[in-house]
Amino acid sequence: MPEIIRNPLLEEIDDPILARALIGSTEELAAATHPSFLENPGSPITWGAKDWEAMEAGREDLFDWSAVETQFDYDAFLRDGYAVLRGVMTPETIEAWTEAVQVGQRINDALLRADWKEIDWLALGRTEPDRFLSTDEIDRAIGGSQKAPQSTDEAGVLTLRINSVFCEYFPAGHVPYLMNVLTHPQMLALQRMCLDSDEIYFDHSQLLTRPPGYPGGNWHSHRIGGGYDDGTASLEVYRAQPNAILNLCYPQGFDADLDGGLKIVRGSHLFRDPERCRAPSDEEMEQGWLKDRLHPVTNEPLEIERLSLEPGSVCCCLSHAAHAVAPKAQDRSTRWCSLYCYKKPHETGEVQPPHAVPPVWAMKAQRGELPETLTRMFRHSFDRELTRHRKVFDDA
Ligand SMILES: O=C(O)CCC(=O)C(=O)O
Ligand SMILES: [Fe+2]
Repeated sequence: MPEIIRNPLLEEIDDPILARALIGSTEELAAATHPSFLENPGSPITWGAKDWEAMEAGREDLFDWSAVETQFDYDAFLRDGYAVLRGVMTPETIEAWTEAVQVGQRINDALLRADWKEIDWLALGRTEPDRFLSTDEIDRAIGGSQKAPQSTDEAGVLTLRINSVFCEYFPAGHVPYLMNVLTHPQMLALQRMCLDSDEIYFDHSQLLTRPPGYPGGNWHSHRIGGGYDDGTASLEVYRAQPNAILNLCYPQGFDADLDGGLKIVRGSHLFRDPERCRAPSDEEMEQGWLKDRLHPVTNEPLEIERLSLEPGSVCCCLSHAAHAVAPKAQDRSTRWCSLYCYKKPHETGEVQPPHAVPPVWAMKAQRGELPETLTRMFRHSFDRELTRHRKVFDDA
């Protein structure tokens, strides 16, 4: 089984099959990443200059900007590690975004249900897997996110993930509205406010669908790389480091209890401790990592906050902030969420490679086939100077 290469344009490729996939036209690779059984002919992967222009010309506000400005307080955000923007999407946004994530889930499910022998594996840069997912594995993954087993690429899931054949990984590559969000001026303005930086880069994006019966998600936080993931930081140090923001966007919101809601801990980011800040349950989190820990700035005890959000809400969360997801009861309806993660450069100007820009999108950016804003935000997926020759996120 070949090694999985996340950012192939930052590497010298030895594998002849992968090398061939990367020198053809982007149309050929695009066709393999969007097989016809996904039944998604209007996908942004097919767009030319006119379609990109139409997207920009047809844009409407995502957010009620005065509500964003009223609710967002940079000092509180830096101190707490997250900002909750309640009900800031316009009514039209709520409707369009909800429909978009539902369409995305249908495309994801279409892949799970398809015959994977119909996939052009060689065009994706690998030979056909010897085995595919079992019926049970497929049934468990349908209707939700992050469920297809992928500890190895034995069944080809990682290849399909990295190339965004799975809509859930880089859904903007499949659903026009979600592409519109990715470079929407209001979304970018929000990132510049959170990151305190004019220069911003895309890191990754996912659908996070939590259907009835979802068992909940463990406590964890995410690394930012570059040697900034260990040890408590002052606000000043924290502000300057190359932070990443997880924007968790919930067009339909959720309740605090048994509804697949987000749980989070104010001040936990300042400890910069993704290695140890983990637990499978709230009780173990409270008895473990949280026990006797005080907020380094306010000196208040750290505690779990169980959010309850009205439709149209967004949580902008620094990646080091401890978070988890509540279970979803069988008798409640699916929780919908889009995650968009952006980051800023190091003070030296270097940028960590992205977690997940699919190769076909990196190629389009490198070859000048995309609008300027998107090309700039994907630059670290192909520009070896910018990443200082790092190949993957946090590669020494
Ligand atoms: O589903 C959510 O609300 C958050 C998921 C999450 O933390 C993650 O995917 O890293
Ligand atoms: Fe997370």
